[in-house]
Amino acid sequence: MWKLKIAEGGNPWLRTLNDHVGRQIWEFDPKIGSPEELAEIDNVRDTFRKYRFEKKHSSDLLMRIQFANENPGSVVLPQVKVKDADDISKDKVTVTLKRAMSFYSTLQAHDGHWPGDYGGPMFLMPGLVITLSITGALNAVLSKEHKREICRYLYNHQNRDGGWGLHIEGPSTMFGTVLNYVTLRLLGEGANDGQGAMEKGRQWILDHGGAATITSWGKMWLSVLGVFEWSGNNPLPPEIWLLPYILPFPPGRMWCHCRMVYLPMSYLYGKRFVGPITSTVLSLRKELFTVPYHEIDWNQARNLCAKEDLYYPHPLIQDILWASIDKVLEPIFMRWPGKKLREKSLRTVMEHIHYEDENTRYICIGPVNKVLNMLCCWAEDPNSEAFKLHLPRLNDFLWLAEDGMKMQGYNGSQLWDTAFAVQAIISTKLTDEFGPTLRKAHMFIKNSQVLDDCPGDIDFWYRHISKGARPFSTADHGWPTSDCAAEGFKAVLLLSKLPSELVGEPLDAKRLYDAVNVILSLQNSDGGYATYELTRSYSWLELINPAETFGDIVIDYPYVECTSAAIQALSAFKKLYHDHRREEIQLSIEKAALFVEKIQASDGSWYGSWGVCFTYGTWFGVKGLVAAGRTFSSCSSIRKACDFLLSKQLASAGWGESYLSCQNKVYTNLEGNRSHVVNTGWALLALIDAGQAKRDPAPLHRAARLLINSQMENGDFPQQEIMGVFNKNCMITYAAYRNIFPIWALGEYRCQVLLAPP
Ligand code: LAN
Repeated sequence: MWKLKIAEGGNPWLRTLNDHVGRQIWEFDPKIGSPEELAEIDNVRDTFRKYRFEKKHSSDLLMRIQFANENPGSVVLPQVKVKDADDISKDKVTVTLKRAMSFYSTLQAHDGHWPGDYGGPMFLMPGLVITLSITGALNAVLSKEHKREICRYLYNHQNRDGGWGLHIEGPSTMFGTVLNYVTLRLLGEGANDGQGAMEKGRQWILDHGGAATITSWGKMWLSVLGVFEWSGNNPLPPEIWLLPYILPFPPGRMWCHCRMVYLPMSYLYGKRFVGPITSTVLSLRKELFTVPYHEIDWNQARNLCAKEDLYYPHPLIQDILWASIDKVLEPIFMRWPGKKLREKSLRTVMEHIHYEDENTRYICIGPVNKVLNMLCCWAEDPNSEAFKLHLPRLNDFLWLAEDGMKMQGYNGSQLWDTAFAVQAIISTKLTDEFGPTLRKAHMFIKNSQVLDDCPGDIDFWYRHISKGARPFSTADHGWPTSDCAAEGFKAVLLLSKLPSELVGEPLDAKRLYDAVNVILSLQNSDGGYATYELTRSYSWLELINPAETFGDIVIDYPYVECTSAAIQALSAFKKLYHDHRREEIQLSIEKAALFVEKIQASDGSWYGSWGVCFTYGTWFGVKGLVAAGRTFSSCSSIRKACDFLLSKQLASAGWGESYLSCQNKVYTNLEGNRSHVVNTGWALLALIDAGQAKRDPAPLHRAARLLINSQMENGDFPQQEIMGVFNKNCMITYAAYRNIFPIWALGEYRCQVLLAPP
């Protein structure tokens, strides 16, 4: 049976700063699992398969079943239901909350974090499998059980029309279909296996223009595999890494994810690296294209992109730019003496790759550069230590659920979920019974602070300071973000107000000051906060975004979420530590609040970039302004936000926002106007923060009723549609949100609407 292991190393090639706190790995052990347990797992797998077209999101049941068996825990109070809004009572809300928190406590790992599924994107596993098959490490890293689970996942997420989407809920795209088809083939599936599934996949590809029309990232992956020619790619010259920082567009000014993904891509391109040409590779050349491989017009292929994939079409200037580099500069760099410069650039690029690997303990900032860096280390030297150090970290990205094994969007969302979970639990003011849960979470958040900046001259490596901040996942990952620094900090401050006998000793003031320092350092001059670094260049650089499927990737833009989180953290700190950097903090909060007001849309909403979408953004917008001291009566932004949210409340009393909101930037209800517990939680939290209870609590009562009635018998809440997003167009799972946000919203509802005097 599969087993999730927490905070374990057990491999001499693994490095860690803190005993692997937060690490989550699935391992197969044929010796464990009773017949009943195995039957239960088969059962949830079958159910997923049966309803896979209606319910594309799995419910993370393998982990939840394991934890329920390991922590048979507390007596579950009987379920409550509420007939109409008048039927809501303090007791019913309290019972619902206790049931929800007892259940959620059983899902906490011994190191204090809440493990969970962070899958969703469908373009990540192919990178891993292609890299492993090129480097000959496929069988060393993936057991036959791994392969079976990966194939299960890929077949489960094939759309009815035979294709695969960019993410689990998306319509078929060339990028998704070609890469997942290739992945299945590399895992050993024959071109006619899968009871017709492979034929259907291939047919989709051929009917939509063939693999020549795949997006640029797909072209790159196929080229390293040997199923596409490098001349069919737009240029990615590694020489840009030698450009001086004063220019507006060197990599150092780009969003770190963009920079870190194009770094290894430029190495592979600069070298025109191609893996061994195997019989599967030769066969794929025949399977994927509408004309024979040797007849493909590669120069034309550079700019082809299937219409299903085209979210961000190249502006003309880009086509001109790529064509000039391709025709003029590349021939120079490929021959002596230009080749000398190419070699120097490749060496520089490799230095940056090694720096990234070392300072993330070989986890890397994300799933794309993780496997690309690993491939580059192998291309540089197949026997290198770096390559061996990469291998055991691949498991950090793999997650297993009833839909199969997936590659996650990060090495997990450990810190993020734990910081929210703490805030949710504390909001209920029912903390006495959940002391042990909070104590463990506290320990985890303390252990996940980054204690030092990256080594060496951080400007040379284009790194911002890190000391005092927190990463989204684990301390070993090490890349801090502004909002994770802020949310982690908020959680620590809230915990410091509870008795230390209950939740453990508070963090040293010194370490709180470090957090304040890094948060202040991340504020842009316009008051806004971006994700990992300051905004270092202009938004017109988006003109050279070559990734057709993603929007807003070239620079690190300021976001309402990050800005609001910083305001909340700083104002919570200010209340407890009046004297530390007082004026600076006050000024920073005020500038940030003005920024939040400025970016509000005219209909009163905020566009959330990392969650779906207007409910998420508007919750952050309101919460940030309230934390800055604004109120409903003093601030028209808050008034407008309330009107906006109330206007979107559904007949069912909840809110339910489709991922189409993110793509189209227009508020869109879920199909059939269904409500969603997570959107309902966000909207309810925003309205309560904005003081809606004093004006007209009726919409709050109705929404609370919906949340109460949505709770399942065991205290869990149902997993509904996918709720995370990145780069406008790709969705990502947040498995913990279905527990955290109903708890948080009902917690605030209990204390601020039912218990507070009107
Ligand atoms: C994440 C995950 C965390 C997330 C929050 C902290 C929640 C957010 O508020 C700020 C942005 C951030 C850090 C974020 C940015 C984009 C990421 C890194 C991801 C959604 C996880 C995966 C995604 C990454 C870009 C995927 C790789 C694809 C590329 C287009 C490079």
